[in-house]
Amino acid sequence: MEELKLKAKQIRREVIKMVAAAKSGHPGGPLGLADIYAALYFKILKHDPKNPNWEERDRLILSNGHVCAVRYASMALSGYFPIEDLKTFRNINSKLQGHPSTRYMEGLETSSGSLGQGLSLATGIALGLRHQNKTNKVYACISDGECGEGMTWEAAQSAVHFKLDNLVAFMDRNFIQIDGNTEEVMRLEPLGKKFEMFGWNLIEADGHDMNQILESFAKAEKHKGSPTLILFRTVIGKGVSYMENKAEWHGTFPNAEQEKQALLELA
Ligand SMILES: Cc1ncc(C[n+]2csc(CCOP(=O)(O)OP(=O)(O)O)c2C)c(N)n1
Ligand SMILES: [Mg+2]
Repeated sequence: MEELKLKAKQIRREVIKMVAAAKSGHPGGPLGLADIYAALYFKILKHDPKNPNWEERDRLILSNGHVCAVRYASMALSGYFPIEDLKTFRNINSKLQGHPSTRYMEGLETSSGSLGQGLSLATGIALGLRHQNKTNKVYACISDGECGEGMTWEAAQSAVHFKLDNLVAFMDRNFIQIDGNTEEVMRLEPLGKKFEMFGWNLIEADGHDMNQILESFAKAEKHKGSPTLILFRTVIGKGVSYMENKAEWHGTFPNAEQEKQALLELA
């Protein structure tokens, strides 16, 4: 448990350094997802960093592509590529594109950045694996802002129709999207209930409590007969006081002073 918490802190530190070095990018979402990604990459996912295309791997579909810094940092720390490579985040032709691209990088499953597509892609992949009698799990990382996209709800319907219990979606429910509070921009509540009424197995948890995170994924893995949605309550910018709960940190880079302050807080 302590090791996972330490990993989450390391992920947060790398995210800050990446976005600060690039002088562009999205720090808020990645900080909010760091605990969940530490759990995924260091405990939950069946994967092999030395063999990103391993047939038996679980699939992680990142739908809200702008938060990719959290995935890149997790991948580097688990040995997919050298940690130094994180310095190339958002550089032209870097494998670490500002929105993930399978053209540049292995181990991603899908390109993303255009919101709303990930749950549909994950549903298709889960159905494909089922047809091949594979037991790999498909994890889909989605955001609350994406629930304003109709395609998310088409996937929500299909995944239940096909009884895809190999699909586990988890949501970064931070109540923030690019223009501010989700409930003001486009009301989503009661969000968990909506998925539940579609037929999803709903689990709600604190996305910063490592016990709850691990328990939620364990429960989801055992569930049979329908897809699972884990609605993780998260805080955008978690771990850096001046970023927490502030929509402007969705896509603003920290200047040198702010970077120093953030790294002090994450020491
Ligand atoms: C199809 C599409 N429409 C609009 C955008 C512009 N956009 C980028 S991020 C974002 C907000 C999405 O909300 P969320 O993922 O919840 O953001 P966060 O919580 O990370 O701030 C929007 C509208 C986009 N990337 N794709
Ligand atoms: Mg959000």
